[in-house]
Amino acid sequence: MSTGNQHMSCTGYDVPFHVLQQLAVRAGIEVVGVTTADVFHDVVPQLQRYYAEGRQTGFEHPYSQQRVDPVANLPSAKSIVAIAVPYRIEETMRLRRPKGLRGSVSMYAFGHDYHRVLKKKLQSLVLLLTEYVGREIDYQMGVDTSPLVDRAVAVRAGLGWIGKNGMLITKAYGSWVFLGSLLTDLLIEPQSTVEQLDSCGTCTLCITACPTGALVDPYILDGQRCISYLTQSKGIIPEEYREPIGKRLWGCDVCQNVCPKNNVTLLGSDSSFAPVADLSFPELLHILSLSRRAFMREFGHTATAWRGYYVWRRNAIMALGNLRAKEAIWQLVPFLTDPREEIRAMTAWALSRIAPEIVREIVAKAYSMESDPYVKSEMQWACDDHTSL
Ligand code: B12
Repeated sequence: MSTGNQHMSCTGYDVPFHVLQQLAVRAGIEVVGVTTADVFHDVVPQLQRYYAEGRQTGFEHPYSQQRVDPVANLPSAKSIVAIAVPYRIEETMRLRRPKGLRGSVSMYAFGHDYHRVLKKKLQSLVLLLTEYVGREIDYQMGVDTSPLVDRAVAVRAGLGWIGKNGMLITKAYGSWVFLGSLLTDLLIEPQSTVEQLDSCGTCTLCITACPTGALVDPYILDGQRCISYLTQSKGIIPEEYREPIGKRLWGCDVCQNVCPKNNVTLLGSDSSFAPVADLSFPELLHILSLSRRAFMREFGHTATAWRGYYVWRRNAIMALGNLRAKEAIWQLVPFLTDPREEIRAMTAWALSRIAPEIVREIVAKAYSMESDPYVKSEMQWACDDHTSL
C-alpha cells in the first residue's frame, strides 16, 4: 500500500475516505464514517435539557465541556472516526426460549462484552492507520465510556439517523449496532456524500410499546424509567416498575423489536455476539443457586457483570414473582433473611405474588425480626387482614 504522505500532498488529507473504509473492513468493522473535531454545538441544548430534567441515570458522564468538545478530550484531535458494529447475528435469530423457569437477557448483553470486542477492532484500525501514514498517531478510543455522546458523533459522521426511540438507526443493520469512536490527530477525508437522513414519519410504535412509558416524547427517553436502566440499577426497584419488567434480567429490547426499520436488516457476522453459556434465557433457579464467585466465572466476560451479582439475584427473584413460580417458593424463603435489604424486600414482594396463603406465616415471622422500616413495609402484607389479599 502507498504511504499516507503521498496522499496528503494530493488531497490535503492524511487518509482518504476510501482507504479508511478498506482499513475498517480489515479491522472487522462493518460501518465507518468520519467527522471533524469541531464542537457538537447542536447537542448542547439537548444535553442541558437531559440533565436539567433529571433524566440521567448516573451511567453517563456528568455534564462538562468534554461531552461536546472532542478537543477537550484529545487536544491534538482533528478527526473522529465513528464506527457501528452490528450484533444481531444468524445464531441469535435461531434462538428459541427453552421451557422452564427462565428469564431473558437483552440481545446487546448476552454475548461477549461489546466494550472489549469493539476496542479490539478499534485497536486493529489504529495499527492499520499507523502503518498507512507511516508515523505514530495520537488517538483516544471510546466505546460507551467516552464522555462524548456516541449517537451524536455517529449522526454527524453519517452512520445513520436518530429514531423516536432515541436509537441510532443505520440503513443496513437497523439499530442493532454498537457504536464506537476514535479521536485522532489525523486529518481524514470525510465521506463525499452523506446519505439523506431517514425518519420515523408518523410511526410511534416504540413510544406506545414501552412497558414503563420511558419514551416520554418522540426522541426523549427518561432514563430512570427505562427498563434497561432499572435492571442495571442497584437497590430496591420501585413497585410500579416491577410487573412491567416481567422476566427481564438485563436490558430491554422492546423499543427496538417493534421498530419497522429493524424488520429488514442485514445480520452481523461477528460470532463474539452469540449467547455466552446459558445467558440468552438464564434458568432462574440456577441464578439463585450461584455463589458470587461462580457467577463471575460463568458471566464475568459479558457486559452484564459490571454491576455485580446482587443485581442479578434481585432481578431473578423479581422474575420468579412475575412468573408466579410456585416451584421456587422454598428456594426463595431463605432470602427473607438475606443480609441485603433489596434482596429481603424483593423476596417478600415475589412471595406475595406467588403464594401468599402458603408463606404468610413465614413472612410474618420475618417481619417480626426485620429491623429496616422499608423492608418491613414490604413484608407488611403478611400481617394484614388476609381477606384483603
Ligand atoms: C447512559 C446510557 C444509557 C442509559 C440512558 C439512555 C439514554 N437515552 O441516554 C440507559 C441505561 C437507560 C441506556 C439504555 C440503553 N442503551 Co445506552 N448508553 C448510555 C451512554 C453511556 C450515554 C448516553 C447519554 O449520554 N445520554 C444523553 C442523551 C441526551 O444522549 P443520547 O440519548 O445518547 O443521544 C441523543 C443525542 O445524540 C440526540 N441527537 C443527536 N443528534 C441528533 C439529531 C436529531 C435529528 C435528533 C432528533 C436528536 C439527535 O438525540 C439522541 C437520542 O436522544 C451511551 C454511550 C455514550 N457514551 O454515548 C450508551 C448507548 C447510547 N446505549 C446503547 C444501547 C445499546 C442501549 C440499549 C439499547 C441497551 C438495551 N438493549 O437495554 C438501551 C436503549 C434505550 C434507549 N431507547 O435509548 C448504545 C446505543 C446504540 C444505538 N444504536 O443507538 C450506546 C451508544 C452504547 C454503545 N457504545 O453502543 N443507555
